[in-house]
Amino acid sequence: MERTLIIVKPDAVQRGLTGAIIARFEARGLKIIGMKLMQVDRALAEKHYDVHRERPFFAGLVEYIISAPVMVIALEGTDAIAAARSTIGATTPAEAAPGSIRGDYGLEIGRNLVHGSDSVENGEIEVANFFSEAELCGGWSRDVDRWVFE
Ligand code: DAT
Ligand code: MG
Repeated sequence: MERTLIIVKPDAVQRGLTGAIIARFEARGLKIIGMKLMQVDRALAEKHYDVHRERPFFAGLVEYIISAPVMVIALEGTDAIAAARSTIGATTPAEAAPGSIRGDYGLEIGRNLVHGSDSVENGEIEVANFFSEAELCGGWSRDVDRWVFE
């Protein structure tokens, strides 16, 4: 089972799309093992986006993610990284496929609604950066799991 960190970004929370976005991951079969509304502080935002530190959009990206509350969600499932990223869609909303979150709700790269971890390793690191072990219900099983996981 892989773990991925989903962030429902400030634009999506402000637009009242939190529930619609969570529903897509749930319907896909991904299991929620942690979720909380939080305001990200600058230190955590800079750590989360450290890989982009030298990019020209870094400062704006940090300001955006700390500008208002976000819903952070830890998901678990088979191929959770790839499954969540395809549900999210391409980074640039104009290029995101219809049916994906960004393809259905977004227009601009700087307001692209959702973050999803991009590798198995980063999924583990990012979940640990945003959740304490006590905040996670790791290993809980749903009665429906045998109909989702073979
Ligand atoms: P993703 O969020 O699809 O994983 P990423 O990790 O490459 O994309 O970039 C992180 C975020 O940074 C992305 O969601 C939006 C912003 N971003 C990326 N490339 C950008 C660019 N060329 N101009 C402005 N913002 C950009
Ligand atoms: Mg990324």
